[in-house]
Amino acid sequence: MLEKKHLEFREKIRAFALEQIEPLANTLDTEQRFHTEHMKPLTEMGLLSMLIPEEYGGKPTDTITYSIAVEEASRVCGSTGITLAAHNSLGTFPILKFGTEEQKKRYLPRAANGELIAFGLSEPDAGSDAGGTKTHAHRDGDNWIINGSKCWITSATKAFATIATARTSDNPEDRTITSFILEKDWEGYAVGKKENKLGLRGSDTAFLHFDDLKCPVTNQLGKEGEGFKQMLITLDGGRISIGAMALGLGQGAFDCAVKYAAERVQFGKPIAYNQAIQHRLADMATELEAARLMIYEASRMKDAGQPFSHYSAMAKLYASEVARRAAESTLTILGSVGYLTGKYPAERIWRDVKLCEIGEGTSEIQRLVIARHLLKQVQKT
Ligand code: COS
Repeated sequence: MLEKKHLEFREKIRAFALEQIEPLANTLDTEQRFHTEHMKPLTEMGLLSMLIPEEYGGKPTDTITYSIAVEEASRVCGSTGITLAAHNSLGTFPILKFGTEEQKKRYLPRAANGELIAFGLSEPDAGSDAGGTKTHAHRDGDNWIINGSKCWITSATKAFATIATARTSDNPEDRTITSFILEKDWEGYAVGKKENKLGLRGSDTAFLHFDDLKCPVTNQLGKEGEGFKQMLITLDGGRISIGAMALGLGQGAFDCAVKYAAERVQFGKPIAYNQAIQHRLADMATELEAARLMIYEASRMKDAGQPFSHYSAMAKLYASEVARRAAESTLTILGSVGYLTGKYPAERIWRDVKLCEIGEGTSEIQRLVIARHLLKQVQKT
């Protein structure tokens, strides 16, 4: 499925990740600090502008290449991987897909130049039920006045702008939801306290609060009332990148496990000679490879313009569960040393990877999306 250009890109990005990203991964996790040092090299490598056309300053690639980038970055540092995934798939994509020419010219060159864009969909009472948005916007002349809060916002403290949804109807039963591009510098836009997370501690996650935030109508994204569907379309692509992130983390765990098993001697021979260890390694490698193929297929379908909503849900579901199992098996193979912080990446990966079964739709929501698709097929026949 991969072409020569993909294989060459993988080699290049793998070397880049080992040289530029990996050396800081443990420090960022331990200190719970955003990977500011990575931003310049990531920008120069074009990794923050992979979906942006050249006319807006980007270095556009196909989705398989983009998935490889997220996979390889996540293989050495999950926090950097999620920054890439959130900025490209959730931050820049909606502007590209639904934005006006003026909005593209205003925001995409800055995004391509390494300034992050965040995505504000979730709220305390609207998580899996993303259409239950309580954030409200009402029209006041040429502005929308927005009030409400968004939570679990990746890169919230760093992003100069956020794509956010709000209810634009006064009827609480009515799901008229509209999207907006909101800028951090505007009065009424506040970033909450950084969350203290189990994993991905080098990525900043926080609340956003909008208090009578005045948003010019020119910053409405697409048509009024289409915000929820726009965000579901955006998540279809985002789920491929979270799958790629899971895959990278799982592969990072596997790399650690196989090396350790070959080196660690017990009872006079490397533990890799034991069938119990071999079976674990074989299962990990097989499952990771299957997940990889699903992620590439979802990427191909997206680029080919085929319906891929159910397939990206399948790829994300499978990759995140496989990666969690790989991280768990790696800890088992490493035993006590795996349980230590910092010596091996195993426990960091184990903490990081859980997010892939939660973010951009839980595994339960992926199953719901897949099942609805299957039932629709039956109803059609
Ligand atoms: N692409 C385009 N349109 C879609 C779509 C998709 N992938 N999925 C659904 N729609 C459409 C539906 O066809 C429906 O259209 P009509 O109103 O014209 O009939 C509309 O969007 C609403 O869809 P639906 O009725 O299925 O909405 P639900 O409230 O039942 O919710 C789920 C659907 C659960 C799938 C959605 O809320 C979801 O994905 N939740 C998880 C959110 C999530 O991932 N949050 C994490 C964000 S972290 S960044």
